[in-house]
Formats: sequence, C-alpha cells, structure tokens
Amino acid sequence: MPAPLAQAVLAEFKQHFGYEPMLVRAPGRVNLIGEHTDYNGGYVLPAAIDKEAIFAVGLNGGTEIRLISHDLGETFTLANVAEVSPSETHWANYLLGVVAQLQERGVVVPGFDCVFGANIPVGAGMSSSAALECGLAFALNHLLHANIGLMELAHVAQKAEHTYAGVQCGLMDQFASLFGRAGQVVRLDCRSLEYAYFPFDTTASRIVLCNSGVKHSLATSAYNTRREECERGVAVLQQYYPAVQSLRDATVAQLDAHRDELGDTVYRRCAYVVKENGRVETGCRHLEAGDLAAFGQDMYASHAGLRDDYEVSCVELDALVEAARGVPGVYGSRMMGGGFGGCTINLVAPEHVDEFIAHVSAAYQQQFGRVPETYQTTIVAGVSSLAAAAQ
Ligand code: GAF
Repeated sequence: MPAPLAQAVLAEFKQHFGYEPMLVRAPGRVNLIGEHTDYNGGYVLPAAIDKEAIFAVGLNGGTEIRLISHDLGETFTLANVAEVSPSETHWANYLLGVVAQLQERGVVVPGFDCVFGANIPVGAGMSSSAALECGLAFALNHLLHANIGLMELAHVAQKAEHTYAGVQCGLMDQFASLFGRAGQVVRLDCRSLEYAYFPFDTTASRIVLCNSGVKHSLATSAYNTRREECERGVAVLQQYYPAVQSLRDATVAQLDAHRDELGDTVYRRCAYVVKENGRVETGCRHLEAGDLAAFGQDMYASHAGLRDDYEVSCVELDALVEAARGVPGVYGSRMMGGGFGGCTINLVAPEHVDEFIAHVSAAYQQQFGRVPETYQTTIVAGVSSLAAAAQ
C-alpha cells in the first residue's frame, strides 16, 4: 500500500479527473557539507531524504493544464499549454517552469492534469521546490516518452527555478532529488558532473535536522547577490590567473594577493567558497575513514564561514548550532541550504539523539519562545514512480 499522502493524492486525482494517473514520488534533500559551492563549479555532498512530494499526473487529451495543490486546496488552470508563461500563482510556477523547459528542448507537451502534495517543510532548506520541479519533470518525461536522461532532467528542473522562480540556484538540489540512493550520500563535482556515492553508516550517526522556523523574505535576492559577488571575484582573479574559470580553481593565496582590488565583501565571499570546497574533499576522506569527529569539525568550520564570511546565517540558526555544540554524542552541526533561515543539520550518535533533541529544543525555547521542529531523517532513493501494483 502506498503511504497515506500518496493515497490521498491519488484519491483526489481520481475524484477530480476520473481516470488513473501515473504516481511519482520526489524527495527533498540534506547536504552534509559544501554549501554555496555548486554554482561556483565546486563540490557538494547531498543525499535524498524521506521527506517527499507525491504527484499524480495524467495526459487529458486536450490542451489544458489543470493543477491541484493537495496541501493548499488550490487549483490552477491554463487553457492552452502552448501559451505557458510565469503566473501570479506562486506554487504553480515551479511546475509551469518545467513545462516551459521541456518545450524549449523540443518536447511537445500536450494538456495534462496533476495533483500534488508534499510533507517537505517549505522554506526549511530541504529543497521542497526542487522536489516539485523534479517530480513533474520525471512524470512528464515518462508519460511523453521524451527519453531525457536524468542529468538533463536535473538541468530542466534547475532552469525552471531560474526562469520561473527567479532563484539563480546551482544544480545540487535537483541533482540530489533525482540521483539519491538509499543509505548513501553522493559527492557531485558541479563542473564535470561526475559523481560518486559514499555509504552513510547509520549505526554510527543519525542525521537530525532542527528547523529554526524562520524564513527571510530577502532570501532570494540575497542568494542571487552572493552569486554575483562570487562572479565579480572570479572576474578580478582572471585578469591575473587566466586558468581560474570559477572559484573552484582559485586559492586563498591568490585571493590574498588581490585583496584590495577585490574589496572586503567580495574577498570574504570568495575565501569562504574556496575553503568550503576544500572541506568537501577532506570531509569525504573523513567519512570514508569513519572519522565522524573530524567530519564534525569540518561542519562547525563550514557554519562559521557561512555566518561570518558568506553572511547567510541568522541568529536563530547560530543559536541552534551553539546549542548543539558540546552535547554528548554530537559530532557536528551547521546551517544547511541557502540560508537566512531553515534548518541546521546535525550528526548525532544514535543513542544520544533523544537527549540532543531535548537539549536543543529547551535551549531554543528559552531564547526564542518556541520549540523547533526536529526531523530524524533517513536517506532514500531519488525520484521514482510508485509501482502500479501498489496503487
Ligand atoms: C539552495 C540552492 F538551490 C542550491 O543550488 C545551493 O546553492 C544551496 O542553496 C546552497 O548550497 O538550496
């Protein structure tokens, strides 16, 4: 039997549209380390998790797009799929952007119906938007026999985010949602697009997320500004080091040599990215060696850089990281995702998880007057269809 969310989404589809759809699940993601490195040609270390979006999708034989958000109880209709364009309906844009990207690649998209629901907290840095994009892209690719490979589907979803949601994101979130593997984290080289899976040993550590519950309205513009600052840094370095194509190629020594020309802000942004990229490489070695204590130190260093140099943290996230530090069994803690709110990711020894949650919740409540939501996550497979037999 599919999970309750899938059953509810399927039932709503059949009730509204009266035929059998394809059912697809698309997970959110965590990122162990490597934040804001993806759009700098660097490395990331994400995994798909057991928070997911569920889609029921079917071709309706006409030209209409009919979308229903199960969670919001809202509908969106477009009379002619050939006239797709950004909408005032915020949530619809993640889906319409995917249609537009498929069309740009020459796929003829006919009318279709879609009901979707998700248990990925929105704005929590767990990639709810990437799950929406990837789930629909996967479903339409299948239903239309478009034969677009998974990596290209990740680009379809990423471009949908750029063009219809206005976030100039990297590829990490869409890649993780599509390429996740149960029980494994995956290191992606965001330049070459080569990737390698690493087992994540849940007997040694659990991944616990603590949600600050904060969503800053300026997050999108600040994200895009960070990207521009990194590009400005690269433009300065390229005058002296033509081999520097992105910050992935730069060194701290090069940045130091041109600090005045870069200016303080751009210097700090770039220095953070260069160091964070190095942390993904050393972090993978620590994970392979089973040295969680060393990996955890990289996580704390990552958070400090995101807070002080990249300036994408906030007091609530800083407080959650500080509350985690020193709790027995906690290896490391840092903010996760784009920042300006959302979750911290914490690696915690299994036998200490309850104590950790109790401690951090009490500390957060004392400081901010509310208990943070916490999630013990499991690493799952990437986007897939739910077998017809299970429907
Ligand atoms: C967001 C973006 F969508 C990702 O591409 C990535 O840049 C991340 O922020 C920061 O690492 O999730």
